[in-house]
Amino acid sequence: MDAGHEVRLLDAERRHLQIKTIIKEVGRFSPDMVMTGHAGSTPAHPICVRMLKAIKQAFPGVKTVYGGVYPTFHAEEILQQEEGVDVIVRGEGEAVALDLVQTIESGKPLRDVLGIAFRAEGGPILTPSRPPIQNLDAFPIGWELIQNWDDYQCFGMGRAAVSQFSRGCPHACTFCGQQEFWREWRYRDPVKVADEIEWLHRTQGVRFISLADENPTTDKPVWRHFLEELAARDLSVHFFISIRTPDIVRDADILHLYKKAGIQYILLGVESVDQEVLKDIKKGSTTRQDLEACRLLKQHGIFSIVAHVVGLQEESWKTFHMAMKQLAYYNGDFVNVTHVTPHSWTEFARQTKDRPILQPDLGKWDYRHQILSQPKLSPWKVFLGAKWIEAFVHARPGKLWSILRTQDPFLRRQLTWCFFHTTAVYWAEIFLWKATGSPQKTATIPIPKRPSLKSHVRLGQRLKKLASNAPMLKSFF
Ligand code: B12
Repeated sequence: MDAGHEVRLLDAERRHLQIKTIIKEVGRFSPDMVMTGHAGSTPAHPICVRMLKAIKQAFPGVKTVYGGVYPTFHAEEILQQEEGVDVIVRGEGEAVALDLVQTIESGKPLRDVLGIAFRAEGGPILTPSRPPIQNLDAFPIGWELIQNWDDYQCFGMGRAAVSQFSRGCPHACTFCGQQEFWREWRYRDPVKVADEIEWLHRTQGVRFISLADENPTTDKPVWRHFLEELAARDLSVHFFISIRTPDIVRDADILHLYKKAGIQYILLGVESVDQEVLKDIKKGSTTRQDLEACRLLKQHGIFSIVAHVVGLQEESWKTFHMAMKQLAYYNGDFVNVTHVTPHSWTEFARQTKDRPILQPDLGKWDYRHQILSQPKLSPWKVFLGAKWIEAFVHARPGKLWSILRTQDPFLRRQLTWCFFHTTAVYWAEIFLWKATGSPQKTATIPIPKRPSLKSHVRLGQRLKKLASNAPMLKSFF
């Protein structure tokens, strides 16, 4: 928009739009380009490509652009299989998307654009990657595209937004591919981000912010500066953030500042209660730090959400029992049990490439379904084990009693709200698992050759001439 293009946002997911309605909306705006992506990148892939195919069929002249984590690492294969996709933006999209639009507008060849993949006569072409953006502040978030802020709410706290302070992560956990996606840790100006949050709160009534950062605490002085800026503004905004347990322990002396800044919900990537497994997955944390982080957060009245991943090791009733006991001992406020998901670009996927995949439907690669088979336990036992951990940790008598005993009215209200909300989700998941059936068939899905963000243009391939030469391109996210 700042570059002079007309842009509209169609949040098809939030509005639960059917493809035929999306087509109608596209027809109404009549864009030159439709761009799409999704936060749940892998599980959203099937529906994204179905939608793009329908758009392309209805409007063959519209250029379709697809971006996000999954298409970044599967660009070649997607272009070979999905005719609905014209261009894939690989890696972070802000600068590349702008470059792409300007290149098309000026009639220059697509191979001039760094960080994309597109179809040419000899097959897909991947241009060299674009270096990571160093000045993130140069690409402001398009808040003005949001039509109705009431559409976005979270944790019973009112209007909500997702924002980002930093990108990337210096750690190398084997099951996470995000470090490879963002490539290096960078951060925005703490003052500017705090100003933006103040603006969101005062002008749009936002009261809840989920920080999209992988590891915002990477540099303590920078992180402290951001917290100080937020605390000084004294906003009634609460934050949800993912933070590693070693950093919580490191920040024991400034946790009061976390609280003052509004950091109210912290997702702790505990992943496993077994020290050996933590070592295997290169987590770089210890069980002692996990326990201490939960204790410190409770002491400061900050909610901890403990993430536990099933399938990082060979599971058995014994490992489930140990996880259940240990997680109850950590005594975090909530536990989120997820299933390990072998994204092809991760070290974990390469390590487990010979293990059968139970779930070939990418739509279910959402951390809520078991993907990899377990030698000792059938899928229904793994499902039961995961649900058993959640039920025990949340509904044991001591836990319920501690909610009732919580003195602070805000904390008690939130704990009760989350208890009922997560109970509803819990039963819904059991119902859905029963209704859609557990994965039965096993198939070994070949892990594609390791994709890299540093691919090069294939020489000698002819480019299709681009017809579109519109003076002002309209794009449609
Ligand atoms: C906030 C968040 C959420 C929010 C989303 C709120 C919302 N609607 O915005 C909530 C909590 C709802 C959520 C849910 C889920 N999420 Co989520 N989520 C995140 C998180 C923490 C931040 C996303 C974000 O805003 N990033 C910041 C933006 C700037 O980055 P981005 O989205 O990747 O976009 C950039 C590029 O990818 C690219 N790009 C992306 N799309 C497009 C499109 C075009 C056209 C272009 C040009 C470029 C482009 O350009 C962008 C700017 O640089 C990420 C981790 C992370 N730090 O990214 C996980 C993450 C995206 N989530 C993930 C997953 C799996 C899920 C769930 C399936 C989990 C679950 N079971 O609930 C669900 C799916 C939701 C669904 N409905 O399907 C995974 C995706 C893994 C994968 N590779 O597939 C991630 C990466 C977490 C992880 N480490 O594994 N999520």
